Amino acid sequence: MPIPAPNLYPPFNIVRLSHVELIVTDLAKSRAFYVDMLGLQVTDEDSEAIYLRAMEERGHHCIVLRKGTEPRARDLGFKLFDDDDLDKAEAFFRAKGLPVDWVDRPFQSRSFRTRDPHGTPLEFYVKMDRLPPIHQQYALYRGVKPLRIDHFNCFSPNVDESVAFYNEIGFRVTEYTEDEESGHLWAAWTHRKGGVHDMAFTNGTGPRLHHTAFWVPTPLNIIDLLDLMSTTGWVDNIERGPGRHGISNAFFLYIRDPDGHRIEIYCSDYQTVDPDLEPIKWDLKDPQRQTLWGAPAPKSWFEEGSLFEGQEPVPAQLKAQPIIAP
Ligand code: DHY
Repeated sequence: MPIPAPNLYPPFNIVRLSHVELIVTDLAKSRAFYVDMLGLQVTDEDSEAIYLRAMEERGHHCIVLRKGTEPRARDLGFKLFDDDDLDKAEAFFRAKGLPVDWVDRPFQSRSFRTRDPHGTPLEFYVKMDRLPPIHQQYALYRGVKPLRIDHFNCFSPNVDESVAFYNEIGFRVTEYTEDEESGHLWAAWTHRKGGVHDMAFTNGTGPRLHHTAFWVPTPLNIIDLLDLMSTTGWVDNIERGPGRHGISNAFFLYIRDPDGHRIEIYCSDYQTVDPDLEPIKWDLKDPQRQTLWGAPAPKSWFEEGSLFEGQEPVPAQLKAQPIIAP
């Protein structure tokens, strides 16, 4: 399927991805992972939830860890430009027959949750409490020195359909992998904020959250994190990398939190803000698309992901097979 032409005047304006809530089974263990090891800053916490932000972020949170019985991901949060956009977004989702529920979210102004046509839960809002800048408080930097949330990647049961829907709401494709034999998209990277992606889709049993990524200052911070993880009891949580992606040209590492939620540590992709940027096409058979240096991704990377809230694991999701073998 051809990549749709960019929709430069979408029905409402999304600024960027913003935050996600992860259900975790042991808050103390997750705190050790996200705060003590990765270096995210706690902005609020009680016995049920921990709110976190990265060093550059002025908004109150980019990750909420909430205690629960089963690991799940909740709504993927997106920030809109203004309240008018929020009303237009509501109208858009209602017109598609998708549910809109206005919800009370601490530290956020009016927010509603909905879902995409495959069932991926989404949340839209305009304002989040603003906090004082800490990006020059270098005494606070720890772990991998996470600067900001960068993107979500989701398993999609039909990447052509996902790209068509997100294109309608203004996400522009920067790079994509096509299965030359079937002509279908195997994966696609789409953005709002002018980087390679806010939202990517990977072919597989879904919808599920494949990973959430954080931008860090340099590849050296990733090497330092690996030294830290391998000498502080986290060596088994290293999943893939370090390496450089072919797609996005970013330096990367994938790690798993104590519940298996996947986090990508990511830096140095490129600017994509030109409205006439030509998407880059990769062949599914090209091993360099994933890792420029040629190393293959492990099986777990293709099969495992976080279920969303309300989803029950079905056998296919317990051991999900990619629909097209990588
Ligand atoms: C790739 C994956 C990502 C990303 C950029 C590029 C390519 C791949 O490994 O399939 O998660 O952020």
